[in-house]
Amino acid sequence: EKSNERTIDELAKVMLKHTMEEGIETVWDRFEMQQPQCRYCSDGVSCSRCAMGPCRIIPEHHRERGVCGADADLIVSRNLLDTLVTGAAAHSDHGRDIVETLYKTGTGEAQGYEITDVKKLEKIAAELGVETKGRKKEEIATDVGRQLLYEFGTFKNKVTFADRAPEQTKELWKAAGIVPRSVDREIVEAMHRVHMGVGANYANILLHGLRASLGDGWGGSMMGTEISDVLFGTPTINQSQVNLGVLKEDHVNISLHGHNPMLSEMIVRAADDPDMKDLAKKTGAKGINLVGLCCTGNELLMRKGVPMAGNHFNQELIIATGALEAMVIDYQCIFPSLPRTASCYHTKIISTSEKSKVVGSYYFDFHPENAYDTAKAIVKMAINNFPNRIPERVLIPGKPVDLMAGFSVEAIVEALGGTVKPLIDVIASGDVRGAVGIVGCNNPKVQHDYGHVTLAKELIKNDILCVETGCAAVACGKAGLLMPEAAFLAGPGLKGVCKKLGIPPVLHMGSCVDCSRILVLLAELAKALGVGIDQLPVAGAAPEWYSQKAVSIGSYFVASGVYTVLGVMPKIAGSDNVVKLLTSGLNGVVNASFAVEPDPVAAAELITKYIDGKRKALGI
Ligand code: BF8
Repeated sequence: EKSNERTIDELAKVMLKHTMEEGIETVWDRFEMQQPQCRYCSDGVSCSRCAMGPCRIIPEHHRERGVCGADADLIVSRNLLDTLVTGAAAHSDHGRDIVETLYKTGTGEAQGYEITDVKKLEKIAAELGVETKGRKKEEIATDVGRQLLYEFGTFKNKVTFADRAPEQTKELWKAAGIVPRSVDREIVEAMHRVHMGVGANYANILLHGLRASLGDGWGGSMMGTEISDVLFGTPTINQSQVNLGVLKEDHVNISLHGHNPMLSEMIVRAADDPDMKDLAKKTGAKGINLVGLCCTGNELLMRKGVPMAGNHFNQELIIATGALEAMVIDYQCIFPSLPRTASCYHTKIISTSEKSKVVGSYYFDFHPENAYDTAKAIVKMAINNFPNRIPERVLIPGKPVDLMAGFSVEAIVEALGGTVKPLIDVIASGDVRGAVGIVGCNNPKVQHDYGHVTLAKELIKNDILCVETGCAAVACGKAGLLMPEAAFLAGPGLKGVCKKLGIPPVLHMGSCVDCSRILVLLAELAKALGVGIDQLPVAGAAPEWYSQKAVSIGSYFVASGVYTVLGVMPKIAGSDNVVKLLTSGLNGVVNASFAVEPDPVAAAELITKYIDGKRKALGI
């Protein structure tokens, strides 16, 4: 049956069947309607960059070059760079919004925010050379915010957090000429390079892509993570619940969907306001139930233990439960058709970002300056929508699953007793063969959640620890892998380690910008061992990726020395040279490369073999 083919999420299956019966269109239906997808676009050999085009490369019809003269290598590489920096821009602009919020919290312009992790603020201040002695945390925050904002432009020509990488890794970057100079500069320069008549060397274009991705991973995204920790607290290990069953029939249900915690954290505070709680009771609800979706959900889950309704492909299904009063969105990964889905129910889609207005949504102009008041107004709108719910149309498809989250680097180190040494010891002894970061999204080209869950299960069976972010982590949460009890699925070595520490074999490290936490962890491990990141027995994987941001993440993993296996083929098959460069040529540059393997079982074999090779090279 169709719902079984589309997803392995049991509750999503129920909802999918329901949407099909009710005639509500979902991402899977639209994917089917788009078939067959254009082969030239899939292979990356169509170009509509300039007004002489559009052009396609069709060698069998002697169309070897576009009107301007660009060949397949150039068209493919330009398209890929464009995709990559779109992702880098999205992550980094999110990071900028957070840094600006910190700055305005320092100056007193922001409303409702506070500096929560002073220790982290001081650590970052020291990295940036900002004086901390005898100063108020607000003063430090203002200076840290300003210094980091400079790093988006070229005033400083430096991305300070990149200094956290081990020396060997930084040497590789220097030799390859890919040290990021600033966050925005690399993105803008990429757009310059892909203009007609500028970059015409595919390898040079792709190398710049690596540089821009490093500006994201060690720059914009890392700022997003670190400064969110400063404002809202560094995550500690916590327990919560996940899947569509987190909705409560007798509560006002509000889902927080999108990415930036500057909005969702404020909604959490507003929903806790006694006025709001009273109002909810007056409408006949027992209370307000906030649930997360996608990466803003991951942010809240990590720091506050807010229950998680699901990942990317749960966003339409949650509306079809008929039990959702409001979906509050900011930006990224939000289907533009959500108001259309919501129009079949009483659900209100509430948009909040000037950058991300959505036709059919209710718009609130959310800024740091008016954050708390706006958040309250949003919560009020959701509460007032509760009486419009039609009880006969409510379908909450099952019970939630328990999960453990909050594995920031700090929380991991604490669980290990204060240093990474115990982790190095178990890797050296072979109890844990290595570690893999499984990250990224859902994509209708892959059965929903199957890629993530299968890969994680295969790897832990081989005694490989998984650390996860984004929709991958949510998929594994729904499958029960984020609980210590899941250790029974692990090999004997990893099982023992999990039991001893009381941790799951798959660790939830946060949202997509929190892939920067994985970089920090790798840097700590490499430095403790006195090697480069490229020498560690680790790998990355994005089994169900779809977004441009995922291209940037994969690229900064590889550029940082992490072999990365993709489950979905990027749009590069039209150029053998680009494929060769990305899957093997980069080995001579950053000592890592990409691989593409749609079958997660085969991907696990590839990764395990790779990790064993790295172990051998280290002599362990
Ligand atoms: O921010 S929410 S679909 S893009 S993994 Fe992927 Fe999921 Fe989007 Fe990364 Ni996060």
